[in-house]
Amino acid sequence: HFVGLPKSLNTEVHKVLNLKHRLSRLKGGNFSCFYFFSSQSKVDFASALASCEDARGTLATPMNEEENKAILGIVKEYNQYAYLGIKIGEDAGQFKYLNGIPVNYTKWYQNEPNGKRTEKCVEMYNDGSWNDKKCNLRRLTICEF
Ligand code: MAN
Ligand code: CA
Repeated sequence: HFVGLPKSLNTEVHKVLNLKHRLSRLKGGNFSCFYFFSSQSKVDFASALASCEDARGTLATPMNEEENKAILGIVKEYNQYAYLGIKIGEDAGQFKYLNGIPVNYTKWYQNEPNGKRTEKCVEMYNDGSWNDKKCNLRRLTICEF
């Protein structure tokens, strides 16, 4: 089911999926499946999300520590910060999943979020912590499927 991906990406995808399947078995089948989508071009939030959605996925959205670690592994592997599937709500300035539900698990870096509604996206640093950040920077794309 990865028809259309360049060979180099396919290799990455299979490497990661194999690992996830092994983890999934270990954990009784209840494990989200993340994989890296594009290393070549670092892109802004909207483009990253569009790429994930084109591939019938969404941006990686850590819902707990375990998923945060899975995403962190990819951030570290490529040594590039990544946008997460979390955005500020226009109403109360609360951070929400892309389906509009307020986040419950968070991993903010110390003194974050500090953007006071001017930083509407969220990036993951290479220690796994989060920073609210403007949405127009170029970041690694990590999709969740
Ligand atoms: C920059 C931006 C902010 C971040 C601060 C932390 O100004 O990346 O989002 O909060 O650095 O010092
Ligand atoms: Ca910030």
